[in-house]
Amino acid sequence: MSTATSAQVRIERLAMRAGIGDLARKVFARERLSREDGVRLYRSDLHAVGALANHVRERMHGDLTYFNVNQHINYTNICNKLCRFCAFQRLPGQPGAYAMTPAEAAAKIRAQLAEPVTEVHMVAGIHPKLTYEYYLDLLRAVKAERPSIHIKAFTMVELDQIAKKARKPLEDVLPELIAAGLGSVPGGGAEIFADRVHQESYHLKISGEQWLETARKVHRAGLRSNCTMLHGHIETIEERVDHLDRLRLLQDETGGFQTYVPLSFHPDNTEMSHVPGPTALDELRELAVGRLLLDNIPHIKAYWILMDIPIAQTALSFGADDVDGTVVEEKIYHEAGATTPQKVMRQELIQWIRDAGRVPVERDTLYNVVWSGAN
Ligand code: V47
Repeated sequence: MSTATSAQVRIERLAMRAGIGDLARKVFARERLSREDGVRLYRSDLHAVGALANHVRERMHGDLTYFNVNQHINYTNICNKLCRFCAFQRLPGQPGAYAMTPAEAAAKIRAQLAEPVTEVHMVAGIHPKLTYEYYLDLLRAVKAERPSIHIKAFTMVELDQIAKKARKPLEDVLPELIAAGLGSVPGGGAEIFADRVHQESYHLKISGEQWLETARKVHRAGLRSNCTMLHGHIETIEERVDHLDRLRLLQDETGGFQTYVPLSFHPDNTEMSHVPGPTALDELRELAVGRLLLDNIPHIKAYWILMDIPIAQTALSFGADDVDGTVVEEKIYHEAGATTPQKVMRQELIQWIRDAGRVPVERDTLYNVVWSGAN
């Protein structure tokens, strides 16, 4: 039997006062939390939930906090899925609609050649006219411009569209995308898996079950991916727990998820602009609950673009161990009201992490260490 440390005793007292002492004991014993436990985490005192999540974060990563030097390219905003929560989408011909050619995307890469970028993150709308060749050419053009770059691209929703355009099963398409340069897959498009939410807010897009099936195929093809949950719109707490549990079950099966990224709903310029969206405290809770329920996913990301930077710093004591990267140019959240900068410098990220009392580690997309502030 292990002896409780003084930190554990303090956390357990806090948890007992919040009525979740039994959950603290489960966490200390590395027992899996149930769906019912998950619902209780959403309804309990935030300090107690945060302290428990921080315990797990430090057990897994100590003070280490990961970031990367990356650049985002949103190659088109043309989309026919009409998701009610999205401010980024445009219909073909609508003012502001754009679609980059592969050469234009390559020019974005060229513009950053002087920076030590290791990853490009490419996600976009579902443009009905783009061909299978376009997606392959996009990957090839980026790689040709900067051969060392890791391409993290195409959400499960885009991959579903690409396979339809290729008129081939995704299992046959994935090796061709990999040969053209695809290195891993971002976590977007998952939203909330529950059928009710799918019907009410994103019914033209693949369902939760289809997202999970696509992720299963991605992982079986040998690719790593991230996973997300869009929170703070019309979903219930039970639907969030259901979402997290379904991610956890797939992870038990494939082990392919590297990082979970809770995406807080930004309402400006969307059909749901009447919804207030999550508060800073909601964002911290979401990260903490994610850390506690997703016991088999290594990393939890506080995506700084979404939240004020001091919240992302605070999140490093509420379960998060990753802050994403330098980004350079972001459109999805800035169209929906995000007021964070478009870009940060590598040195600034390092300083934010240090100011939060943590140790910065620059990683590549697959969490190989590029530079460590621990030395
Ligand atoms: O799929 C769209 C979400 C996602 C809004 O893998 C919105 O590391 C909030 O995939 N408010 C795209 N969310 C972003 C994405 C992503 C971002 C950061 C890191 C990673 C990663 C992936 O953004 C979409 C959708 O779920 N989204 N509109 C909005 N108004």
